[in-house]
Amino acid sequence: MTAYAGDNRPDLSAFWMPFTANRQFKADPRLLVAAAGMHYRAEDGREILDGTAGLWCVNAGHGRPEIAEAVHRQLMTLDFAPPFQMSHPIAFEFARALTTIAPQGLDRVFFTNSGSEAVDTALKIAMAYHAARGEGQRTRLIGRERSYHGVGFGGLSVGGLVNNRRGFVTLPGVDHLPHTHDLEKNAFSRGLPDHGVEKADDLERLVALHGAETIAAVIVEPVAGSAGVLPPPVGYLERLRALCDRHGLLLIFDEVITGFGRLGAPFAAQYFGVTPDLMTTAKGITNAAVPMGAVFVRRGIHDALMQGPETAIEFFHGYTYSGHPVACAAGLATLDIYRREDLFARCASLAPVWEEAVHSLRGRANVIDIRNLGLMAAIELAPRKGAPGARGYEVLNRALAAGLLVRVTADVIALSPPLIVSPDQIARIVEILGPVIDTVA
Ligand code: PXG
Ligand code: PLP
Repeated sequence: MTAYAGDNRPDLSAFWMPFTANRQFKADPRLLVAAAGMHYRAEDGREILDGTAGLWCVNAGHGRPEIAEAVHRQLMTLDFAPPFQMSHPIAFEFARALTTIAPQGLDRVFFTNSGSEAVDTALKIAMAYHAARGEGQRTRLIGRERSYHGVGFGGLSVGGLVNNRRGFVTLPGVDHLPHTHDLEKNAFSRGLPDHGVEKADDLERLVALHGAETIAAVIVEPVAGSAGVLPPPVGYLERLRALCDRHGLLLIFDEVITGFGRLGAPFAAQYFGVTPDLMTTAKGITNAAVPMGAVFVRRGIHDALMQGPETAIEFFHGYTYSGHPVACAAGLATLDIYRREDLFARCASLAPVWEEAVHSLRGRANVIDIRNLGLMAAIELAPRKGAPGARGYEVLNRALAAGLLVRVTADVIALSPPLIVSPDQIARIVEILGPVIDTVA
């Protein structure tokens, strides 16, 4: 194994980095070379506190030997088997295990390799379901402004972030609900903001405009993540659920970030007590040790597609690596850790400590909002005049220099530590971040 250090860095030119200012990065790289527990190690050997669980995904902390051993064992037993018209036991075992923590009734699981694939899969399942019921004209999809649903053409189309959409053809027949972010009314809300439930009523407007009988599904993140941690207004998800029921629309929760304990329950669906028809997940499903995603499907939807001759393939969709044995092994080991260490409950009990800590940053330079739910938070800075995103980028670099990894999108600092974070480490995150924010004029 190469012990990378500043002077034996690999050539950086070939790797085209995702969602990165490539030239800026390669001129001044930020490379992490190792990780254990709550910490990364940088090239120069410095320990960096992980304030982001990698990228909202390493929920059980880094370098878990149980996962490593399960992966190794699986690779030596059965590295791969074809997933189409063939399979292997561990995929069934893992799907079954997932249903034990799933919201009531969502007990059929379709495996993918990422959140983006999970989203595109869910959108296709929604259309296929309506078609199977003789309502094939229900093909329209409703997303929401300021949402992220990955980068496939489906997810891109229902997504609501302009930079991700601009320049690409998107699916026809897609419309968007308004986002729920309202700084004027809701700034510095603790937990769910009080104002904005009526934003859900826009679904009535879209139904009136397009006709319910043309709409397949509504997809939302229960708490928008990438767009800057936007918890839903009180009552909002309940109202969306009721409107979907009234009009026969499927409700899809994109739980790629909120799934696997981030809010203190297995999924946001349980946290809010609102059950979607389909649920997309990824990230924490394997603690990010092996790429994987999964769509949880209400049994009735699955069953509606199990018709026609038994010899017919019911759903013409799947990936070479759907239910990859190594990913399933990592996932089973991950679920074991979540259960054994009761990490979802741990998250719930830390959430008030977290809320206090992040809101203590109120009053720091240029802080115009702080939002939190579960172990998620965002600190929004006013953009510098004529240079939106500059403050955020400087915070990223200075926090890193001070030993803390945060995620920034434009001028929003997002935090989502592993669920193993200690109260002391929570205090440390804020202790580092406060002065850093103050230095970014
Ligand atoms: N849906 C949601 C809600 C997500 O957060 C995806 C889908 C796509 O998952 P994959 O595995 O295809 O990346 C995501 C992913 C950020 C950030 O900076 C967040 C994600 C990805 C990249 C950056 O907040 N979330
Ligand atoms: N492109 C080609 C040429 C392929 O043969 C395949 C799969 O067999 C794919 C794309 C899709 O790859 P995956 O199944 O890994 O999504």
